[in-house]
Amino acid sequence: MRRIVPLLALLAGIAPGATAALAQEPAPGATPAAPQTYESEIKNTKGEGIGRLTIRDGANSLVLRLAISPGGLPPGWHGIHFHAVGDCSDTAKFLNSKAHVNHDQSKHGLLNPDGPDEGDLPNVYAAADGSVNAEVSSETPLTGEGGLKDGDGSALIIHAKEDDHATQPIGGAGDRIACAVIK
Ligand SMILES: [Cu+2]
Ligand SMILES: [Zn+2]
Repeated sequence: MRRIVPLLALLAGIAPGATAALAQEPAPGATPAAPQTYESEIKNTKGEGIGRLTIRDGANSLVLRLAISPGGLPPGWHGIHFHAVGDCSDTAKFLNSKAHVNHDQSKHGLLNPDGPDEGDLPNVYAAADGSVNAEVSSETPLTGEGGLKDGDGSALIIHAKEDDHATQPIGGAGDRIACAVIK
C-alpha cells in the first residue's frame, strides 16, 4: 500500500503546536519534489525499436507514458502489464519476462474483485497507423519495497489483444508482441 497517511500532519492538526507545523508546509504554488524518472526503448518481436516508455514516479503514484511510432503495433486495443523480470532478449515470445509482477498472490484483473495484481494496467489503443500515445498510472512503485527496479528488474509487456481485466491469468490478452526493460 502506497497511501501513507501523513500522520504527523494529522497529529499537528489537533496538537497545540499546530501553527509551527503548518508553517513548514510548502507555500501555495511551490513546486513539489521532482519525480524519479526512467526511460526505456520498446522492442517488437523482431528486436526492432518501435518507441519509448517513459516512467515518472512521484510520492504516491507512478505515471507511465507510451510513445510508439506509426507501424509499431497492429491497430486496436492492447493489454499492457508489468512483468516480473527485466529481460526482453528472447524477442520471439518475450517469455523471459515471466508472469505479472505480483507480490501478494492477488488475482489478475483491474475489474476482478480478488485483484488486481501489481502488474495490471489499463489497455492502450493503437491508431489506424499503428502508433500509440498514451499515459496511464499505477500504484506499483519504481524503486523501494515491491518496486519495479528490484534485483532482476521488470518489463513492460504489450500484448496482441486487449485485457478483459478479469480472466486468469492475463485477461485473455494473448501473445506478447512488444517489451521494454525496466532495470
Ligand atoms: Cu502481460
Ligand atoms: Zn495481471
